[in-house]
Amino acid sequence: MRKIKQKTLFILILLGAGVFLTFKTVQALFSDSETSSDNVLGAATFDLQLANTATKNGAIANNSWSLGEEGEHLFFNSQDLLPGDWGQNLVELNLNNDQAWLCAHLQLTQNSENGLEAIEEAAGDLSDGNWAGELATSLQLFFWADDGDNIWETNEKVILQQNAAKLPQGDNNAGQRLNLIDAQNNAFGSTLNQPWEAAKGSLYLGQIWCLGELTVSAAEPGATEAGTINCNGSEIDNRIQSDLVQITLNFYAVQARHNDNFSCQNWEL
Ligand SMILES: [Ca+2]
Ligand SMILES: [Ca+2]
Ligand SMILES: [Ca+2]
Ligand SMILES: [Ca+2]
Repeated sequence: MRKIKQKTLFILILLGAGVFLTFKTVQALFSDSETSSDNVLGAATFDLQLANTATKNGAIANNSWSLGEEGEHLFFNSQDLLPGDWGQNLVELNLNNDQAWLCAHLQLTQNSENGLEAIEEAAGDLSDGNWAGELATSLQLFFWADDGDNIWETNEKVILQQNAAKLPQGDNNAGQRLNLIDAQNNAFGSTLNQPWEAAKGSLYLGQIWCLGELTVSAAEPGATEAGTINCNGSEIDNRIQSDLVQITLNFYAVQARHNDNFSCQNWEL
């Protein structure tokens, strides 16, 4: 008997035409109930829910949503993305019941030229095609395991800090797994082999994106203001105009009971 819940964030980033991050849920719930005469064993509910708080260039962005708002969400939407623009998302993960292992997966699903404009060619961009865009090369991603205050503190682990172009590329690429909490990893604490307990409340993932060179520094634990977040777009040129990057972020929770040695590497995507 295995119960899983899976959520997918589709992140679509368009330069020039705008930035769209959409949220879409994909639910897969396997449950098992067994009945013998006059006795019923019912499966518990096991539900992973997500919420998001989005900002762009330090200001609140419209596209936030609360726990329980199922369906497709626009994560954020900006029609005028420029070099040096940056944003943050604070993703809340909530488990309704029991204990779970938690994994995430990032997949670059497009790094497209999306039309080779004359101004791009003039800047030296000669490559066209679905995987020939330059935008991902200029897009920095930073994820950390947050305590919910949306401030990266020195005692909070970095989950991913890399250029989007370093994600696997090409059609049907394998993407990149993030081992958040499994038998061998714990991004949210120092104790291994200790699943996420619903009773202890939500987990939070802090995320920063930057179109440019991102510099971040951690604040001291308990700080009420974030450390440095600087996005320098001065090195970006016209080769990225109109390019399109799409990233899918997928979360996966699986019951920990009777599943002692689970590894996120065993998650069948
Ligand atoms: Ca190109
Ligand atoms: Ca924090
Ligand atoms: Ca280009
Ligand atoms: Ca282009």
